Amino acid sequence: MLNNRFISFEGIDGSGKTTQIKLLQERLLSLDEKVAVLREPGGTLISEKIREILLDNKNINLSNESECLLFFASRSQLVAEKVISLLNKRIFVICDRFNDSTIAYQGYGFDMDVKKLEAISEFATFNMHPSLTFYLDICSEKSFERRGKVNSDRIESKGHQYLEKVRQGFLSISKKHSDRIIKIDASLTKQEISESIWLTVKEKYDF
Ligand code: Z5A
Repeated sequence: MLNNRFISFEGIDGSGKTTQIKLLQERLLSLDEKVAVLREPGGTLISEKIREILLDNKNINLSNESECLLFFASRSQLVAEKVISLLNKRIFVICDRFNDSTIAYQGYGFDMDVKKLEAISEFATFNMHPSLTFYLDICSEKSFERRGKVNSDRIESKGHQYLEKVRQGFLSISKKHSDRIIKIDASLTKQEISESIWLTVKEKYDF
């Protein structure tokens, strides 16, 4: 299966994805595995340009539908340019966000038709799915607390209520795809979370 080594991390902002991806990457590298870490939106020249449009606070007129399609466009480019060829070379691909983020942030966050978005996501990513997803679950209060007083981008500026809706979206997605998604309590310590992630990875890949 081409997607066997494809792992994604999901969760609201500040849930600890970047931290945990780094720790998992270090563990895999220490076992001489090849690992590529990709972030979303971004990861290719074109996708990074799309990221600028999406996060720019000046783009107040961006419609919800355009926002949604831009996320898919960025991801489509990433899969076409990088994900497929990396997986073909048997390299672990760890994605900081993938389709679940669009379903949660735009689908559930904007009350859009989730079924429609799922169909577009299949088209945009050539039916490519991670075989394993870690969903780091924290409440919106903790997310804001961890983020501190740094300047917010266009999406971070949407506030508590929006973020809580997104979180509920992630919880629904996790239930629906329980075969692929492992839900983790992201309020635990970094070390505890990392150990629990490693246990799953170790078992799945027989390390
Ligand atoms: N977005 C979307 O709307 N639709 C989509 O389809 C996609 C994305 C793909 C991308 O922002 C934005 O785009 C994102 C969703 C939206 N925005 N929002 N809002 P980004 O790439 O700039 O940022 P992010 O993905 O939201 O990540 P982040 O804010 O950098 O958070 P994180 O990577 O999950 O967390 P972290 O950087 O590892 O940790 C945050 C802080 O918490 C840091 O100080 C850590 O040291 C600390 N931390 C981490 N873990 C712990 C634990 N366990 N305990 C205590 N403190 C911790």
